[in-house]
Amino acid sequence: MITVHHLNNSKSQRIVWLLEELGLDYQLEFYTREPTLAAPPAMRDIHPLGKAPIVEIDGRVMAESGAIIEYIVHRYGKGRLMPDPASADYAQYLEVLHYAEGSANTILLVSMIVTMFGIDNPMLTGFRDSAVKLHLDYIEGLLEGGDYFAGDQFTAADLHITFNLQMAQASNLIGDRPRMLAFLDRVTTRPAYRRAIDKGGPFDLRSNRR
Ligand SMILES: N[C@@H](CCC(=O)N[C@@H](CS)C(=O)NCC(=O)O)C(=O)O
Repeated sequence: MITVHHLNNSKSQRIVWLLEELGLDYQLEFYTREPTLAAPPAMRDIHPLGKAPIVEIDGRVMAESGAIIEYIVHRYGKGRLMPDPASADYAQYLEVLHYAEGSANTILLVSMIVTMFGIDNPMLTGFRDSAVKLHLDYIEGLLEGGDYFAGDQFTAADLHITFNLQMAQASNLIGDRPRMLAFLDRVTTRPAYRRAIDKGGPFDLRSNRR
């Protein structure tokens, strides 16, 4: 049995989407952000960090989206949503999967905080501007060879990094990067994405800015 502890407008939307892509049965427990945007204390009853996503699989609790995605794809995917581990695309798949919640998320979060709190420190805003450009140009470049990030098929790495691109879009950072915009259109029109939005509730990362 899989239970997703789902916080509105959050990274747990990725897991709902993944489960819809794989056609797996799951139970959704809904939580609503506090006025400060923090997750409600009840989520700490499930996992000490109390952040979304939290997923229970056969009684085991996991709370890191990259690991959850890798685990579910490995355990239930039957080869779907990932390149063949013997193929050249597999290393790229793992790299993008971990980049999304690692380096890419870090700079997008810094950027969001700087904007949200109106921080006007020239050293920090200078760092933010050049790092955001570096990463978004890099991501745009990764799409130069095709429609997806790791090979010519949609994989869980595409699903994972979509949230980062939606974060960038909500902060008006994408600018004129046509491949990224086309990618977002391509993946968010997938039937499983639409079903996940229907089940997970309204999703608009702009509402996460106070
Ligand atoms: N690296 C974690 C990040 C978890 C995380 O920070 N989730 C956010 C939602 S997008 C959250 O729960 N925020 C509310 C809070 O920090 O209280 C993951 O990807 O699972």
